[in-house]
Amino acid sequence: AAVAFELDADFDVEYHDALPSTNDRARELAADGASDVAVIADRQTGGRGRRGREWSSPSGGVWMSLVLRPDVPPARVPLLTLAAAVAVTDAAREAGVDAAIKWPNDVIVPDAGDDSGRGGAKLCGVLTEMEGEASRVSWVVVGIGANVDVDPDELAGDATSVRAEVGDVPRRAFVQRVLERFDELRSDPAGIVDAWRERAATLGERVRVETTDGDIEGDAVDVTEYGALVVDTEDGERVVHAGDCQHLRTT
Ligand code: BT5
Repeated sequence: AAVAFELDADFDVEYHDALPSTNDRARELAADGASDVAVIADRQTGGRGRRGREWSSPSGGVWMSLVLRPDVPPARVPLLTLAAAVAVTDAAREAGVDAAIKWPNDVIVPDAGDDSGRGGAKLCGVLTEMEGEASRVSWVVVGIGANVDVDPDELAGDATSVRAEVGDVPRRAFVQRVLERFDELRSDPAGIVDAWRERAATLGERVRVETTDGDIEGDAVDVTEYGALVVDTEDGERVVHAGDCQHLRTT
């Protein structure tokens, strides 16, 4: 059952010991008209990544989905994904973790992980879902999966956690900081892209982006005002939207 998780934030918190996916619960709440709710679970039994991938969600992580009703067209929604990545990066840095953002939706620790040169271990991923019309969204769910008090051996992929990087960290304080920073960022949307650029591990790197329409290889030079990646390729600049990106590797 849902119990209260006391936080001082502009979100009502709905806490569960276990859920299949906080995004699914948040979608239900959104469809019922809720707004500014943070659904948090100690563990998920069916955590989802993008494109049907699985998200390991053992007890001790921050598995959280924000129900939002921003008055924006769908094209601006990726900015909320970037804002969530900035918020988690800042909470992690304040806890002493050397975190940075990998476009579009990952927070990584660049020097952690294996030595394959694939560029760091993943600390957090963001899964944003929405419903609405072309001119205006009706709701957005921003799902944040942050490996806080978990052992990376329990996680799929090349993962790290706050605990593995710096030792124990109070999970509640971490969640509180993420929500505060997210709130600051969404109230100043024009500042999100700059905040993202300042924390980016991807810009200035040579990248290969697998898209639904083939690979794009070149130098990651910037992000657009809507958070799409600008890649300088042999054939000129290409703009890649987060929704079209299957994988990004630094080469
Ligand atoms: C993501 O997907 O990075 C988005 C993850 C969003 C998870 C949150 S948790 C709260 C909310 N409720 C949900 O059900 N989901 C959201 P993607 O870019 O597709 O990355 C998925 C890949 O990351 C997997 O294929 C694994 O390789 C790897 N992976 C899985 N679990 C991981 C973990 N806990 N930490 C790091 N990497 C992981």
